[in-house]
Amino acid sequence: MFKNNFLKFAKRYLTIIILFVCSFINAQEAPKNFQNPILPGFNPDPSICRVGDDYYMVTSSFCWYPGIPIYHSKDLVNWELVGHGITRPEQLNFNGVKDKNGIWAVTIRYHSGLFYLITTCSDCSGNFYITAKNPAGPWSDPVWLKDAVGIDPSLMWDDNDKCYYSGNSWDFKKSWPGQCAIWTQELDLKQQKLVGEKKILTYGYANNAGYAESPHIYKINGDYLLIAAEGGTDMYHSITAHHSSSILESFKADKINPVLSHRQLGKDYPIQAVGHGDLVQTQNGDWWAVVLGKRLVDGQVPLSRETFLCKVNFENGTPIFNPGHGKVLLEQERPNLPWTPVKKEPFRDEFSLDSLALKWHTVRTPKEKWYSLDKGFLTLKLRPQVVDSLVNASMLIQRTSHFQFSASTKLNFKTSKENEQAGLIIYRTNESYYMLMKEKARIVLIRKFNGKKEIIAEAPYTKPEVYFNVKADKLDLQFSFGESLDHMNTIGNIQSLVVISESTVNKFNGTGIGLYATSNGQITKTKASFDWFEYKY
Ligand code: 6LW
Repeated sequence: MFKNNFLKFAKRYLTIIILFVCSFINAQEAPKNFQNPILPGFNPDPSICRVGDDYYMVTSSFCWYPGIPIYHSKDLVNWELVGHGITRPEQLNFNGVKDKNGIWAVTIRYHSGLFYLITTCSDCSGNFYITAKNPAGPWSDPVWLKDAVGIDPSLMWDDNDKCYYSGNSWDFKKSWPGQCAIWTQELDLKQQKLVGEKKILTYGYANNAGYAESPHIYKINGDYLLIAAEGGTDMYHSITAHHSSSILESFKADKINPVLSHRQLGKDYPIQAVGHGDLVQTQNGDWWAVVLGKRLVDGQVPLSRETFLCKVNFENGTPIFNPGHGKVLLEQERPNLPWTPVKKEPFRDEFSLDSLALKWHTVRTPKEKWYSLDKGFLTLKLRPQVVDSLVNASMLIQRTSHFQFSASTKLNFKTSKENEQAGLIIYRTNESYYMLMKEKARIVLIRKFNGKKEIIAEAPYTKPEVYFNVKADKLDLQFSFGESLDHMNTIGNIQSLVVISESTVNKFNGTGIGLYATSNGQITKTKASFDWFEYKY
């Protein structure tokens, strides 16, 4: 009897002691500050919502497939990719769509047990929303809102449970260049259509405001706050605030607009183009904002638009971004939330699972199964499709998210045909990429820059197995190949990431690095097998 009681006592208190020690260790590891960007690499146009003590964030994905990445966090700093909104070919067809189009500016919201993603498929059918009970998916098929003109849709629910759509539009007679309207209208979710009066809320705060877009409306202490982007998603970008006591009345511009911008910091300030934000209130009542920005490296932006976090305080209803600073900071005190690191992806993907990791994407919509995972190999079917066309080629890429990285792969590929290739690719658009490819009897380094495709180096090679590597250091790239990782040979001189950077390509989508195989227009049964892919930083 005594022994049983003692064991019960020891077990209970041992559990408490273990929990205390773990929380103490966790508290010890929790840093005071966090580093921006919180979502590095190709993650523009962030939108965020909170459900209880869980935070969900989405970013624009353009023609990448799966589309609409959904990230989860418990502390606004550590984020984990948990799923995508577009995961079925029948949801959306990106084929024929340019890399700068596709999914633009998603808004994520939660209401009465359902998650909503509302967005624009630019140059591919317009505005739609999808819903899910679990943010990791599966998500519904699109509900298209044909009456919704413009881009950058958002949703808010008023106290009377009515849902309001807000968006940008240029569908009116302009009084000045770049003039856009922010408008709202009730969205009847039962009828799945816009109903009632359509009301223009603002054309932006400045008397010649350009590109008023990405609206989000919040009801705070009984008043309506509208934040929007103005100035266009480049160095004149900004966030402005507008207020009203009724959602269907014109909003009045806040006296301190723009409430956030880096345009007054000059063209060389290391974080540029800050704008396009969304606000979230924590379970402790604090307010934070996620915004897009660009980090300059030697005047270039190789990592495209990324997501940054900044503190927001309210003063008489006005959102004050990073009080005392008025700008996005690369480091600041982290939110008062339980520090919750997420599991880090291993640098090397051994392709040992029976499905691809969520970080892998193709570009445009796959209409057939052209890759397989088997016995620890990723095998790509060579197909006639090429990345130079607006089609879905046999390419799998993941975001480049660091100024210094090393990417490698081990390829097993043999062909007797001159037109067949397989290898490593750094891809921004069909007009701007690098690829290091194995062919019938050689290795070639190919660059496509401003639409001009050229072989910039080659070397004889006939063995079936080859290791490829590319090292990035800010804008410098060095490619190499070899029979083993201990015997690598550089190929070509130092190349430049300017090829895929903002100054030379569209300012919208971002860069991916990964694997590609093609038969360049010919039908074939040839395949290329990759043993592993490693992205180290
Ligand atoms: C986004 C809009 C924008 O919908 O770019 O320049 C679009 N502004 O806010 C894609 O990022």
